Amino acid sequence: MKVTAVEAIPFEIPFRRPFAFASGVATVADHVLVRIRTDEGIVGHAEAPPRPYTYGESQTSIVAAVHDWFSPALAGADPFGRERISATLARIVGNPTAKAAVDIALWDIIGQAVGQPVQSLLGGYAASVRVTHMLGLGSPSEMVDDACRVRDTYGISAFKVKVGRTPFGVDVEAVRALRSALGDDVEMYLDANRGWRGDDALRALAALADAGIAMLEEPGPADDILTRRRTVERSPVPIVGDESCTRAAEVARLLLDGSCDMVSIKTSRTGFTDSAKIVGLCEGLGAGVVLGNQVDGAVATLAGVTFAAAHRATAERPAELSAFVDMADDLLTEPPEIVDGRMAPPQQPGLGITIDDDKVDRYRVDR
Ligand code: MUC
Ligand code: MG
Repeated sequence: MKVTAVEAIPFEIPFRRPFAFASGVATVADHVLVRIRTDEGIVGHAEAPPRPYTYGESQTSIVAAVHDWFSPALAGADPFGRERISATLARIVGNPTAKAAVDIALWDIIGQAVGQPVQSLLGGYAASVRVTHMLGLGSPSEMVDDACRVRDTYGISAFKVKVGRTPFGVDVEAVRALRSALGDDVEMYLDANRGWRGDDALRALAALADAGIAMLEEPGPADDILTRRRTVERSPVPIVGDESCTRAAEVARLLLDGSCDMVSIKTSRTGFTDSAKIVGLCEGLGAGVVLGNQVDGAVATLAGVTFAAAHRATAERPAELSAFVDMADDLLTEPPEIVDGRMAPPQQPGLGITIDDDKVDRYRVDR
């Protein structure tokens, strides 16, 4: 089988409400649908959500990277040669989200070619995973309303709460209000997206000592090395690395450095091939992982749940899979379902991505 064409289709789907966090705000899913065609008629899909504040990529840069560099590099390639393809793409630095989408679309082709769901090919660990919802920044009462709506609609009982504001009093107030509204059985962890400085994270965690926080992601800039190590040493909960460790080498460096205890794995930035390498690295080092979310649309969510359910390390914890519910629409004939707070990976061959061409025509912005 040979790759005959690689397309990058930019599209825009509005959010029902803006999703705010300490390093940015997303108001529209201005993502890119990557489509890889083959000479056997099998077509693979993936979604690339650009996050300029994290990786310096934009919708335009992802389209250009795919069209100008990756499409010519893939022409005639065997989709089963993922290692060769990723070595070729690695000659160009950066562009993690564009590369990840290419890798995921290749896996979609491989699954269809062998007639197996990619979840089985990757490891087939669990039939479904618990879902964590990310709560964007807002006033404490807005955040409580958001959490209650998601709990009541989808049965979700795990929340990642965005924090990282200065001064941190409003964050502490919001987390306390959430704990009191949601009760003790709900899992809650925090993500400051590098927003806090100095010992703010330690002070905020001390103020939340009785709030049942499970972990804290990206308390402040990882480049503030001594501050970060001090936070990790003194924190009463594990510190999770996310945007400070977006590649296997960075994961190794931060873990060995004492700059985080756990790692967030996002398939939208490391695809399946490199995400699996990060799972293995973390297992070898005895570090926990959590399946994160790059404010993924529905197509990227199918990739996320596939990976999360395939591996024991990611399936054992709730996975962040629900960002798409705050988008006004998707590109699929059937959106992913969250039932009783859980999501099951698609069981069709490949990734189970059935694109609705009318929706693509409606939301694409390149015509
Ligand atoms: C997170 O975990 O930081 C916000 C932007 C992004 O790329 O990921 C999110 C959530
Ligand atoms: Mg994060």
